[in-house]
Amino acid sequence: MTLSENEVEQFQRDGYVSPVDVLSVTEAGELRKKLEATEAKQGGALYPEQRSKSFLLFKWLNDLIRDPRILNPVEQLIGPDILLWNTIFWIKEAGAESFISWHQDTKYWGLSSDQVVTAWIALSPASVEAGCMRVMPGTHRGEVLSHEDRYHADNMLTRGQEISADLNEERAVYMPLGVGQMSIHNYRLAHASGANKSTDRRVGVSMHFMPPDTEQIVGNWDCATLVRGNDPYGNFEPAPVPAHDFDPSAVAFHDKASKAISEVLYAGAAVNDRKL
Ligand SMILES: O=C(O)CCC(=O)C(=O)O
Repeated sequence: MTLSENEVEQFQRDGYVSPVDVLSVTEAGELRKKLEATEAKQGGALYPEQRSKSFLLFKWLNDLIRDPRILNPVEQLIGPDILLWNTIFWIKEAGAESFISWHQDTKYWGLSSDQVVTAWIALSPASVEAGCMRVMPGTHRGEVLSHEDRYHADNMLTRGQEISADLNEERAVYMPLGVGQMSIHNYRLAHASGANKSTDRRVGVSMHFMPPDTEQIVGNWDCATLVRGNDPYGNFEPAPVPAHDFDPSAVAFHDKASKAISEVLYAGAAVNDRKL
């Protein structure tokens, strides 16, 4: 599974490529079932802290981030040495008002590189109606825009951060995904998504990949896991690979990792209501 020359060019020019076929509908459905079995066991939604650095909690997700069908396209975009920094669950219940305001992740993740990419995979239909992602092509090549913290209960972002400049939304492009498909975007690209007006949950997981020369420049400590090639830099503590879901030693590491990342994401914020 590789990107065509046109798709690589489009990624460089516009900052995204979508859709990319990754999993069969059956495979994606199996992963959704695993996630939902955990939710059922816990009696409801994932806890906020389980949404991020989740590759440390779920063995199936730790396997997914190493899947060549995901890494081959990522390698075409950022090179052969690849660290996975984070995974985040983005679940919008059917009919929920949950949304994601226009933002650029470069502003909040404390990462030094401009090469970080987000691969977002759909485990249920991510149609326009279900509130799929929208992007503003080319914004990854511009400056990091100013953002305001506009805390909102339905905003899935930590502090409701939103680009304060006027964006010409007519230029925005939807990235609808079928079950098992993914989009890839540069983390500087402005993106957003709206409410889920469909009758099914919108279940997605984002995977954030970076070259190993990247540094964490906001937090004192951070971790990552090498998914392909070599890491000659050692800027991130290597994360353990869980032997099974909720492997106790990986869970203990996740506790440290998710607290550390939450501090980075809320750095300078007036309120830390721990959505991630
Ligand atoms: O799930 C969404 O709609 C947006 C996710 C997002 O902001 C991201 O993956 O960076």
